[in-house]
Amino acid sequence: MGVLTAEQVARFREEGCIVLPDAVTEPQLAAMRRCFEDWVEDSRAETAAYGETFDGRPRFDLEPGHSAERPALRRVASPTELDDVFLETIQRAPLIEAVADLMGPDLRFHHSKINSKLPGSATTVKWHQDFTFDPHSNDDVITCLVFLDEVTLENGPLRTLPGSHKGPLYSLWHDGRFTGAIDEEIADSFERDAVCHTGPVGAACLMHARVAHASTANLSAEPRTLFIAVMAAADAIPLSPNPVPSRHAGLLLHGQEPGRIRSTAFEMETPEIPEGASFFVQQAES
Ligand SMILES: O=C(O)CCC(=O)C(=O)O
Repeated sequence: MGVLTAEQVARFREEGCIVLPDAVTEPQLAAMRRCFEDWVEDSRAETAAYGETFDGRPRFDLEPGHSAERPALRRVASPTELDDVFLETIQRAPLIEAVADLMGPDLRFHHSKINSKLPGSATTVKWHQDFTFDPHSNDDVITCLVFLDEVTLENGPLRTLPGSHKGPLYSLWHDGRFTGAIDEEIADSFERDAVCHTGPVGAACLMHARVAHASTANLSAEPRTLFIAVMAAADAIPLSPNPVPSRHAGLLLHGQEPGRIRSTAFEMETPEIPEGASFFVQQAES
C-alpha cells in the first residue's frame, strides 16, 4: 500500500528528509501526549536523571536548570517499553507504509526515544548523523520524528543539510574523545544551506540516517516534543551496540524476515555508548 506520492519519494532520495502531515491518528496522538504530560508532572519531584532502562541507565533525562516550577525533562528513553501506544503508532499506517515506500517493505525496529524542549529550557542538539551512532551493514536506516507538538521556527525545529546523506560520514571523535557532534568548523559550513522542518502536531519528519542534522533551543513559550523511532531495512544488521537498548530492538515491524544480510561498503570510527542518560550528556561534554 503506497502512501507517498512519487514527488515525496523523489524529494526524500534527493534531500534525505520529508515531512509527512497526519502521520499518526488522533487517538494515538492524544494518548502519546497524555503519557508525556504525566511524565513531565512526575519529573517535578526529581532533581537528577532517574528511572532505569534495560541496560541500567537512567530512563528520564533532565536538562541542567530543571526545577519543580520549570520542568526540563529533555529525554525519555525507549517509551515503547512504557506504553503500548508508542509501538502501535510506528507499526500502523500511515507511518509504517510511508517508511516502506522509502526503505522497502521489510522493516525492523532499532530504538525509540522522546526528545523534548520545554519552554525556557536550553536544550540544543549539535550537528551529527544518526548513522555514526547506529551503524548498520547497509544504510537503509531511517529516523522518524513524530511531532507531539506543533513545530515552528521558534520552538527549536529539526534542521537538516539537504543531500548530506549522499556525502561523507563525519567523525564524532575529537582529540581522542567521542563528543557525539561533528567538528564545529565543518558544522558551521552547514549553516548556510540548512533547512528547518516545521509542521502541525501529528506530522512526522522522515529522515535518512546519514543526513546531517541539528536543532537550536526553544525560544518560544510553547513546548516542542518529538517521539523519535529509528527503524531499518530488515536486511540491515546493526554493527555496534544499541545506544538506546530496548526489549523491542530487532522486532519486525512490517513485511517479512528476509533471511539475508545486505552490506554496502563504508568506513567509520566505532561509536561510544553514552554512560549517562542520553547523548545530550555526551554532546554537552564536548
Ligand atoms: O530533538 C531534535 O531536535 C533532534 C533529535 C536528534 O537529532 C537525535 O535525538 O538524534
